[in-house]
Amino acid sequence: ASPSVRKFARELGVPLNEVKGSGLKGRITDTDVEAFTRSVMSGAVQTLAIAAQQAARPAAGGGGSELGLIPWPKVDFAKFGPVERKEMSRIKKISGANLLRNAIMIPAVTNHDDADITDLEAFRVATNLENEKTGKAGIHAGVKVTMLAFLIKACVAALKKYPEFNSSLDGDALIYKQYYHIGFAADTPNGLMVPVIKDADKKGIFQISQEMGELAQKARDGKLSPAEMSGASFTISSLGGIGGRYFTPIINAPEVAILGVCRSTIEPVWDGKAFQPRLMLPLSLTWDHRVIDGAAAARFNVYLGQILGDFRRVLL
Ligand code: CAO
Repeated sequence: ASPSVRKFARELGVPLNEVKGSGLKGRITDTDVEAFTRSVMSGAVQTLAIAAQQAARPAAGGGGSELGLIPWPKVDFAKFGPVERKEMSRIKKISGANLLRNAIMIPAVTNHDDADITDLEAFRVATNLENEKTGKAGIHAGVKVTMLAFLIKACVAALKKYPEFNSSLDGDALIYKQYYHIGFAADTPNGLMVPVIKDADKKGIFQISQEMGELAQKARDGKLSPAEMSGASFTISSLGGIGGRYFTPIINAPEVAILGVCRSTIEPVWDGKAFQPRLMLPLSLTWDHRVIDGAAAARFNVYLGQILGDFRRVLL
């Protein structure tokens, strides 16, 4: 939209990103802004802000009441001890607003499960050793294969088998994405960032590991471009390098599911005759109950666990 159209939209309080442009290459004109305003006034169209307000309220006439929250507690902390006030980083402010909306708006449920990655971890370690031996001459020189790369491939297989996990809500319809762009949460000094591995279905473990390393480094240096952070159809948040057992990740809207991964540990697993020491990986899958049912989520986790247990299953 041109500056004058932007000004016009601002005066009317019209959210330009919700207006369809009828001009050349989708340009938004004054007439588009007027038409949008008319359709909102007639009730034919709802702005996202109004829809969000209404969604947060109980159904009209349904006998429910407003949220009726009491005000946020205002405390003079200095009364209790020395304090220091620091502005939050820009990233924290932006991600905080997104997390709040996603936590409030999505009826999210988390399923926890474990995957036996004993053989996969042995394969990963052996692959890295083999790659180190090939030395600088090898095509993958310097690349370390990570568990997260295997998780991305396993998730792609599960997303293909259960496509609703790779969808987004659009009103009363679902948009099924036929691409597999996987976001991964990266911890940076300035806060949480989510770079995206594009077309993960078309890439091998080495390439994914290498791209992940580069994107995580860029994230830590604050050098990720908007394109490198957009377009994810599913996200993985791994705390495996740090620790913990399970957690409840928040869905990254407009995605409908997210996988949380914690640190694997050796655990006794009953094989029918005796306990065997197996390396178990804790998985936490959060899903949007408007789109996905509990049974589907349990199936997704079971399938994911089966693949991580034996990657040959991807070929079946
Ligand atoms: N179980 C056991 N060990 C694991 C593991 C797991 N699930 N995942 C990784 N590890 C090990 C790795 O093998 C590595 O060990 P070595 O150094 O001995 O080889 C070590 O932990 C470090 O791994 P890493 O965390 O650096 O690498 P990664 O590929 O697992 O993860 C990245 C990369 C970018 C995801 C990670 O650095 C990161 O930022 N994690 C935090 C994400 C986060 O903040 N999530 C929360 C979001 S909600 O607020």
